[in-house]
Amino acid sequence: MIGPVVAASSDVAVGLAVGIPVVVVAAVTGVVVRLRRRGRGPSGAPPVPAGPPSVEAAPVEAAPVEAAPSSVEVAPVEAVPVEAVPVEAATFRGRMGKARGLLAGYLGSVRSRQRIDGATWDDLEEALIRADVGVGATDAVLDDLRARVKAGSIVGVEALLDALKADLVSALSAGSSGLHLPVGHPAGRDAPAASDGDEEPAVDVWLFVGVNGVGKTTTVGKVASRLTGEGIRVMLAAGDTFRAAAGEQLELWSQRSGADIVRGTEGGDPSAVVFDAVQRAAARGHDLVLADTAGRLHNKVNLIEELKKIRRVAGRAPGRVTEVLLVLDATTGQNGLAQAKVFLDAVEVTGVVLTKLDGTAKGGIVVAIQRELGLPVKLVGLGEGPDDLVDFDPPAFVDALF
Ligand SMILES: Nc1nc2c(ncn2[C@@H]2O[C@H](COP(=O)(O)OP(=O)(O)OP(=O)(O)O)[C@@H](O)[C@H]2O)c(=O)[nH]1
Ligand SMILES: [Mg+2]
Repeated sequence: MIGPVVAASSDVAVGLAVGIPVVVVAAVTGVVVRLRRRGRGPSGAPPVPAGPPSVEAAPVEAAPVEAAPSSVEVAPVEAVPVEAVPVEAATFRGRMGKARGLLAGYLGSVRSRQRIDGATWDDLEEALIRADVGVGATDAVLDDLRARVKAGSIVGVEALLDALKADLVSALSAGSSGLHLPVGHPAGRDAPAASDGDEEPAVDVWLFVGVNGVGKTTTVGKVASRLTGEGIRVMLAAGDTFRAAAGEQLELWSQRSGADIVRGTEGGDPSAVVFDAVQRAAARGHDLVLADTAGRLHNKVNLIEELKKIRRVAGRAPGRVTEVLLVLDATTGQNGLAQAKVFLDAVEVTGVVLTKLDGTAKGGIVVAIQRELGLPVKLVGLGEGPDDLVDFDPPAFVDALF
């Protein structure tokens, strides 16, 4: 595997470990690096934007991976205008009105009957399946409730619905788990034990994967906005080189969030972009790389192979992949689950980001995802703005659904 080159430094060793092709492709395709420096207040919060939009930093050719990072020009501090649009905070209850309305319609007939009979179970089954909970999860929940009604521990329709809600909350809580936040985040893990001293600190990498249009780029932008606001130094990696517009879209999120960005050329090697972002992040003391990826390539096999490679390359020291987030569009319902399985087989997914739960989504898909995929839903998208992303909260979610 390793060529006949003597590794003289850890950087070179990294280059070899990743494979010469990455370095060569980065150099040949010309990975474009744009770094923006922003001042931070003592709290680590992004600076207050002022003045007109500044001129874009001129793209500079990335040096080969082995080169000293000081060869990259750093643009001066750039002021970014932020539109002050007052918006109501994203909450499950506030944004899931449509899903709630739909379920309420079905539950209305259950409530109207006052007693639990055969029709009650039929209505409940229909309500849950229509809400996208899925057949397997619906059967499991109803079997449990039937047994408890038979045993006399649930009496009456209202008690039955309360028990259903409690069952859903506990089913959703069982598999739930939060994000693996980087060291340095107020709620993050403790710093690892001190090493011998000359080792480069690790850079956490979160990969965002999923089919086209589900909301990967938007989610990367929202996560960047949130974490930069919490004092984390974030580097974005524009790993969707399939379309030029994808890089531009992420560039806008970089400006909005105050995160730096590494972009590649259209058609370039996405692994090289992610690799370069990790190198830059390490050299400049960033805590976290958020890597966007393409949702489509010429065919599905290419896409999956590409993702495997990105994951491998991103995990080479100093990079370490701490989250692989599968982004799913809640409005695609059960179809989204079938797509998801392809990704699970290819990359070790650590959690799901469920987007567009504010729209026409029926909500119950969350239950199906945790049950069918065995993956925690970690984040939920409730709109298109930077603040429209919330941690998944089972009680608040179930409360909003009913
Ligand atoms: N209502 C709503 N819209 C969303 C949400 N998340 C993303 N979107 C919208 O969905 C559309 C697609 O989002 P993108 O982020 O471009 O999706 P993508 O997965 O990066 O798409 P590709 O790059 O084509 O693979 C955009 O119009 C987003 O604004 C959400 O939580 N709610
Ligand atoms: Mg995208």
